[in-house]
Amino acid sequence: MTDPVRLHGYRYSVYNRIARLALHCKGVRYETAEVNPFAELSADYLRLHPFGLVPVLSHGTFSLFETGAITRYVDRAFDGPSLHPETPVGLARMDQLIAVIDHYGYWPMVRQVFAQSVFQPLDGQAPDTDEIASGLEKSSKVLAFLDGVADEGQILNGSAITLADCHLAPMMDYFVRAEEGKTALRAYHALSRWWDQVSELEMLKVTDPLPTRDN
Ligand SMILES: N[C@@H](CCC(=O)N[C@@H](CS)C(=O)NCC(=O)O)C(=O)O
Repeated sequence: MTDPVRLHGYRYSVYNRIARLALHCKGVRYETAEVNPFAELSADYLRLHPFGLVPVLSHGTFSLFETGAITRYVDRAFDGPSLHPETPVGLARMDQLIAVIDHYGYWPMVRQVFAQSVFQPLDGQAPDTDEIASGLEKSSKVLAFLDGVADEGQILNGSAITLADCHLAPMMDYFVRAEEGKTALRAYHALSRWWDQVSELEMLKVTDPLPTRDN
């Protein structure tokens, strides 16, 4: 009997979806526990994640937060297809890409462009257009970097799925649901080709938190 795997996460969280993608790619069976990090968190949850974010992965008595650590753990701890390149250069590129989207991509692409252009109106609120413009401006350097990586082909090559695809896809999916994001992506041809291929994969469809998308 294997130890149970549980993912504590929020259904709309891109980081939760990154962990789900890695678990899905490895074929790991897991249960989910819904935690809204924007609401008041229980003392039990704060013991699992003292910084009060999602997700947290538990595997038996072992628990882990920080999505990059979670997905690397999932890749190493479970059978199933490898989710990392084999060469030092490919691995370095994957680690670099994950750091870039965490540090420079998430906020402008998701919390500025997507949140203002898509989520605010869904919530009956007017979007803050200055925030969208600022997010687009900050996203442009990130998109240019990602386009170069896709063009180089070590990772984001649309064939061998790695943790880089798992990390980037949920953020790109939210970004292009904003018309402004969809338009911005078109200028980056290698990255657009990557997205055209990856957005059709089953792994994205089964983890889609907003299944009404039309892109
Ligand atoms: N560095 C964290 C980031 C996780 C993160 O930002 N999660 C967001 C949801 S996508 C969250 O919990 N936000 C709650 C908040 O900002 O208060 C990780 O890699 O897991």
